[in-house]
Amino acid sequence: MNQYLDISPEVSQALADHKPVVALESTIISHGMPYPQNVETALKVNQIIRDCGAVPATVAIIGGRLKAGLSDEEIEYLGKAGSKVAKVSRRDLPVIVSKGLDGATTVATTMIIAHMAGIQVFATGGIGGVHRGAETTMDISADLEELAQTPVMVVCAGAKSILDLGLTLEYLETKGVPVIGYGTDELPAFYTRRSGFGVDYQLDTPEEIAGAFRAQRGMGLKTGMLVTNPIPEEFSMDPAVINKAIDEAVAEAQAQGIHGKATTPFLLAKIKDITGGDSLDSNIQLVFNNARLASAIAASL
Ligand code: PSU
Ligand code: MN
Repeated sequence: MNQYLDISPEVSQALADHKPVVALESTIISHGMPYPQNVETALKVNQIIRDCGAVPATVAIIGGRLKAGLSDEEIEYLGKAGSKVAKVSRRDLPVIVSKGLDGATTVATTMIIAHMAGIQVFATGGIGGVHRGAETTMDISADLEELAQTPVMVVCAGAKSILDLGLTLEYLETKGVPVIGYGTDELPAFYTRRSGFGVDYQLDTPEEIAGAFRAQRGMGLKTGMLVTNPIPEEFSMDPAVINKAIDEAVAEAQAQGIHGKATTPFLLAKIKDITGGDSLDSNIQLVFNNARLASAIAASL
């Protein structure tokens, strides 16, 4: 096993017994949602995964150790620390680990650590992507490069339209990452079920998705897979309301000169403020929905 990695006893046992395991990221806890809803959501997600017969493995870095499987206390600690804890993507790993620091893992880093631990399925809310205006800023999330090179399935609710969704799909196509719509032929736009952009393939059951992943592994392809799961209708937002909030947030980020790794957390917090918390409720529900689908796929694998 990797000398930098600690797998919790529960996750380790589940992997040894070939039980379904679902990885979860920690940046969504520290930087993606406010306290205390972030901690409540993370603990509830763990419960949902257990209720589905799988084992949750929240990923983070604690004292320089890569962790697959966190205790409730560790989740509480990361949630309280919020943006005081480092947001760790692939490029941040060497210094954070060598200095023995704490870090919250993004989609990219969670994929890396899940793969080291032998976990194939990972559930989250939304992924990073090609930002609007990337043709001049070059702001393209490392999450996309990770999907291109790490063989882990990421189950998400699509991507927020803080990103350029069309360019994000083009990038994934170039990198050879399959984009699957679960029961939909359109990329979901996180808060809403439709974006206007088609996905590569619509698959309607967890078993079909597991089959595609198995084939990808069987052929020795090193790429990951993106499974996009639309938010349940009853929790989806009015597109006019959410798109206006997103446009305002993007304009504010530009006006304040926000850039680099601060951009995504800034936009998420701004959207939550503008919508008076409605977006947070939707965000929480879609994470639960993704945890259920990921558990079913992991069980099928
Ligand atoms: N999108 C969301 N919620 C999130 C994130 C993205 O809707 O919490 C987080 C994830 O951890 C993702 C990261 O991996 O932001 C992407 O950041 P960046 O754009 O800086 O790569
Ligand atoms: Mn970025």
